[in-house]
Amino acid sequence: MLRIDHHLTADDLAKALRSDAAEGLTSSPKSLPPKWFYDERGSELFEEITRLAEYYPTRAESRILHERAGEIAAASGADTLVELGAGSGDKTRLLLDALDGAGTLRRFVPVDVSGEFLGAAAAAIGGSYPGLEVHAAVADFERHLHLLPSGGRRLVAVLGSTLGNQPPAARVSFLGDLHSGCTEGDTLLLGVDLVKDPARLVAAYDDPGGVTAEFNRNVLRVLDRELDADFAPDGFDHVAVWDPGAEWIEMRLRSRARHSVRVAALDLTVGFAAGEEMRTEISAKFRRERIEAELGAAGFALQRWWTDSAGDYALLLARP
Ligand code: AVJ
Repeated sequence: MLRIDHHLTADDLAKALRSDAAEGLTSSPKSLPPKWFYDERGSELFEEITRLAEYYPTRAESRILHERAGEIAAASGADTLVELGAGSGDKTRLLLDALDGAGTLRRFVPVDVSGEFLGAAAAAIGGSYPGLEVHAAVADFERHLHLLPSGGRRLVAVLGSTLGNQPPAARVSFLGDLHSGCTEGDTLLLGVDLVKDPARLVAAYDDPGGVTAEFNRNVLRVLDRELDADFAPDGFDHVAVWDPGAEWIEMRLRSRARHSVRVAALDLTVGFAAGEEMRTEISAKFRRERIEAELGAAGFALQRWWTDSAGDYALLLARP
C-alpha cells in the first residue's frame, strides 16, 4: 500500500529558489538559506560529512536511537511514524523495527521536498515491511504541515538536528505549527545538538579535508545551474564561526576579491567587496532549558530526555 501526496511541484521549488536568492543576495549582509545546499552533489557531500571524524552529531544520534528505540516505541505507543526530512536510512528502520516489535506499527509517513528521493525511499521501506501502509508526502515542512496525514497515534520524528537550521523565532513558529497538527496521543521525537567546547564545534564545521567547505560552496553551484548565475565557487573561502551569544555555528562564504556576479535568471548583478561574507547556514546548539522553553512556548511538554554518553547530543520526546 503506497500512496504519495504532492503538495509541492518542481515549479514551486524553482520559484522558491528564485525568491530566496533575490532576497538574500540583495540584503545586507547577504545570505542564502541552507535548504539549497541539497542537490544531488550536496546530498552526497553531506553524507560524506556524516562520516568525518570531526562531525559527531550523526553518529551520536544513531547511538542514542540504537539504545532507546524500544523505549521510544513503548512511550509513544504509536501506530504511525511520521518522518520530516525523510527517511529510508538506518534511523528510519530502527524506529520502524521498534514500533513493529511493540506490535503497534501500521503506517509510515515520510515527508520530503524531493519527490524523487521520497519515491525511492517509500518504495524501499514498503518492500521491507510487508503490510505497512506507506503514505508519503512531497511537502515543505515549513509550509505544509497542516496537510500531512492525520489520524491514529503518531510519532512525529524531526531528527538530525534539522531544527537548529532555523533562528529561535522560526523554531517556535515551526514547533507551533507542528503542535497545531497534533492530537492527544501523538508524540514528538526531536534530535538536537548540544552546546559544547567551541573548538570541537568549529572543527565539526571546518574539517581539515575541506569536505564541509565544498558542501558550503555547493550552494553557489546550485545557483549557477538553476539561476544561470556565474559564481566562481573557488573565489570564496569557507568560514565557520561560533556565535557565543546566539549559541549557533554560522557558516559563511567569504569573497576573496572585489568582484561582481551576474544572476541572469533574476536579471540581477551582485557586487561583492573583497573579504565580504555571506551567511549560508546557522546550526544552533541547545541546552536542555532552552529547548524545553521553546517546546513549551509552542505547547509541547518535554517528556523524556536522552543524551549519548559524552553528552554531545540529545534526543527527546515531547507531548502536545
Ligand atoms: C543537516 C542541518 C543538521 O547543521 O549540522 C553539516 C548540516 N552543515 N555541516 C548541521 C551541516 C555543515 C547539518 N544539518
